[in-house]
Amino acid sequence: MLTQLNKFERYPLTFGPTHIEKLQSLTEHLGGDVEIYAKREDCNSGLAFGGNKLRKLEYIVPDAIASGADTLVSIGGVQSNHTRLVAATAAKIGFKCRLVQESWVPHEDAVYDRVGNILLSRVMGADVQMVDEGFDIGIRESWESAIEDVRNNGGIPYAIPAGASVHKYGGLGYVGFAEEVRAQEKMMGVKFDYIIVCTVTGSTHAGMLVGFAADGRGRNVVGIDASGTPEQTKAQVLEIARNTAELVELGQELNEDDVVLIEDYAYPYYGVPSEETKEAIRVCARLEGMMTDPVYEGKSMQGLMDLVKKGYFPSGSKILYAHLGGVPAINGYGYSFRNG
Ligand code: 5PA
Repeated sequence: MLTQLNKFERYPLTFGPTHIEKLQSLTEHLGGDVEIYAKREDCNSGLAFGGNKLRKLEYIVPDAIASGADTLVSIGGVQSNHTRLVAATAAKIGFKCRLVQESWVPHEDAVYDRVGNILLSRVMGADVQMVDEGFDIGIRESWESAIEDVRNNGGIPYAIPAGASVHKYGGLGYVGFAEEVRAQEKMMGVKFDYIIVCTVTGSTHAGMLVGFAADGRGRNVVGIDASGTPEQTKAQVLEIARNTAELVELGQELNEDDVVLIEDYAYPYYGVPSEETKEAIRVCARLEGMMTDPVYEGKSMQGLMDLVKKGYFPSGSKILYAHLGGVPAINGYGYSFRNG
């Protein structure tokens, strides 16, 4: 290991290292000049369809248990993947779960608040509270009052912020991702030149940035913004990366230029897919049978395809697309995909 990640306790919630596969048909479709691989974080666990949040939660759960808490309290949009995985984690470790689901997305599908992620969270027994507030990746009053409410009702809350990102250990999981990629590269006899990641609350990107900075590839992590508030997201990535770098003793200063965040694909709004995003979802699904979602991974897939077409990556590059999960949300977009 190039970082001191091992000194942190990890509670296993995932199956182990995630599979890396070559996306041969997509590679050919995009001209064959660069090679595209996917690391399947979307298939990383038996907990409620898995996804990137579990890698983060593995380093947070030991702290939650040690704190003596009995209720995980977290927040996200109506179709948050993060809150679904907090609900699954709470079930798995025998905690209660309180979730604040805000109206982050101006999307009106008849069953949007009944299917996909929120359905799963309810079935897993979470106490789901709908709150009519708009999108913001920062600390929210609704979340703070939910924590207070748990306390007032005799519970012992353990607070997990949006996307587990500004939690003190939120960046550790994706340092582990980089360590894992390095080990897999040795076994596969390849080295990835770029890593593509969808970025919103920032700790996935931040953890990767720290993990790959350890072997000089920090700036090869290319974030595709899906928040639509890139300035705030970029600042949050840097803050989390700096905190995480200190924790794992990276021994390098990180600055603004180290956060590569491409802003061109989040339009028209967080959680709302553009026609181009929907097309990228279809192309990837039809060529590879690999499903992506309209909120996050569809946007980073669109970004990947467009950047390849524009010649952003030098010829011969090997690109690793981090598939972070999120497919259950597509059920909330049934009308958009009614004809495929
Ligand atoms: C999410 C986040 P970060 O928030 O760590 O930047 O990760 C972005 C991301 N892909 C990428 C998927 C599938 C995601 O779910 N989801 C949030 C949620 O509430 O689900 C935190 C926003």
